[in-house]
Amino acid sequence: MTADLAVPKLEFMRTESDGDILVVTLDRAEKRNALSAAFIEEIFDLFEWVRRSDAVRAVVIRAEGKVFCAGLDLIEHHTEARSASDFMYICRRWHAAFDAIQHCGKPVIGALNGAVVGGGLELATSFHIRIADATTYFALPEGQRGIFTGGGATVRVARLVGEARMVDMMLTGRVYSGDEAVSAGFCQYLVDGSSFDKAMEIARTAAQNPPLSNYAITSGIAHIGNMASGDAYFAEAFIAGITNTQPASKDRLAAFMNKTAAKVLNE
Ligand code: 1HE
Repeated sequence: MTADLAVPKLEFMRTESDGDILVVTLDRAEKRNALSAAFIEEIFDLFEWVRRSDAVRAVVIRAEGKVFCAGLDLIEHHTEARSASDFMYICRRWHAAFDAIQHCGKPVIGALNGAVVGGGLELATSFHIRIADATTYFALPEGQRGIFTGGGATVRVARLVGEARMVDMMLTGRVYSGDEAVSAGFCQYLVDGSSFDKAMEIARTAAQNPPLSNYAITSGIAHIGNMASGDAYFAEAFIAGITNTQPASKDRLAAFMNKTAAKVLNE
């Protein structure tokens, strides 16, 4: 592991560092951050880099412009007249790119605004925490476009908000926003002000956890969710065996024993 890797060259995103927080901005506002095949490759490369970087302890993803992400680049898709196998391979690259986000080992916090639709929702559901603002809305317009999800929604969206809700959204174009979006599970937070400010606050908090704990939390729970319960308990014990005995936990546990650690209070 090295701490000083150079961020890959980017065309559709830009990055800034705030201490150990990497801020990624989707930067194709003129096309509402629609995801072309090249954009997907860039996401893959960036998050492979994040995975290898010791300097990054958390990531915040936001978007330039009034739309977080309009999903698949429909115009590229239409004009390229792709074959079935072309698009199958493209979908597999979407899966790889969004897996690279989910399993980069660092907490990824989405500061959402405006439309988070189609492939944009597939992108957002690969984040660990999603924060909506007053403008944010979620939809799966694939049915109306005469297409189907291909970037992981059948797994991530169905798991997050339930199969029945996903089927309804795809059949009818139903849109979720506000408190209804929170209670349905599309996002964990809804803020009156800036979703970016809240995302930074959360990222700074999460970045203080030991990296191995954050890796266990951000990847372990998702992997265990795919297992039958007997296997899940076995995997959980292994993850806990490694994480709960890590050197980085020793000072924190000693601080609790010495009564210098913060208590868990509801205030
Ligand atoms: C696009 C795209 C796009 C905008 N692909 N170019 N996604 C959708 O069905 C959503 C399609 N987009 C929209 O419904 C609207 O654009 C928005 C509600 C998101 C935003 O509306 P608005 O009024 O702010 O922008 P606009 O005028 O519609 O678009 C501005 C430009 O962005 C325009 O390009 P221009 O060159 O004419 O200026 C649009 O063509 C362009 N643009 N969205 C390409 N999606 C792996 S499978 C995943 C399947 C899916 O993702 S299905 C969902 C697709």
